[in-house]
Amino acid sequence: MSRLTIYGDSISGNCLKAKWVAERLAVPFDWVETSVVEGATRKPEFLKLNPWGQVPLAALADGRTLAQSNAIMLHLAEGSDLVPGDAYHRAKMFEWLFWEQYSHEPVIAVRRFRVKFRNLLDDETDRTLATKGAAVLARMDEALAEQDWFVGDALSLADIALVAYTRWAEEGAYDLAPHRALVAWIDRVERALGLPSTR
Ligand SMILES: N[C@@H](CCC(=O)N[C@@H](CS)C(=O)NCC(=O)O)C(=O)O
Repeated sequence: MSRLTIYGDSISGNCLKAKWVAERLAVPFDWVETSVVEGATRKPEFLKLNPWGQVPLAALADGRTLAQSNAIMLHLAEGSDLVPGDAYHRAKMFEWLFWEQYSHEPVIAVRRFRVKFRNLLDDETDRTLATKGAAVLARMDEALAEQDWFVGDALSLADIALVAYTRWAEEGAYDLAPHRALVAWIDRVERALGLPSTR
């Protein structure tokens, strides 16, 4: 019988989100390493699976496919303790998930990719990345000053989505040191997910 397959690149926080949720919830899956840097997502055979040409891509046990990291996480975590049962807390989780995709990932992940994999710092077109990223990290630190998790009092998909690139922010030349609550939260989430510490 087929089982879940996750096409992902191990250097991508978006891809690791899906992997971590499957592991956490003991969902059996196969991982197909798909290199972004080598252009594997733009090959015709991959474009048949995901016309957007991006990973992560989940091929479900019944053959249907699902793209977008947060959609994959939500599908895998349906009915689990990673999605708050309380309606307000569930909406707060979505608030952070939408913010992660619109305001966090395009800044924190993009600058890391440029610095670590393209050997670049911000050029003329992206000069705002440093300041936008610093504001994003400060916002997270502020939110975590009085609570251990982003939503309610337990780990949720909001923490998993947000930790994926925040734990690597220093690879994008961002400074985490001033953000003590944020650094403590990164440790907390890494421990909860059984990840190696980035500290
Ligand atoms: N919003 C999407 C972003 C997906 C994305 O940007 N994937 C990158 C890797 S992190 C990718 O596949 N890039 C290859 C390409 O665009 O050719 C998600 O959360 O899944």
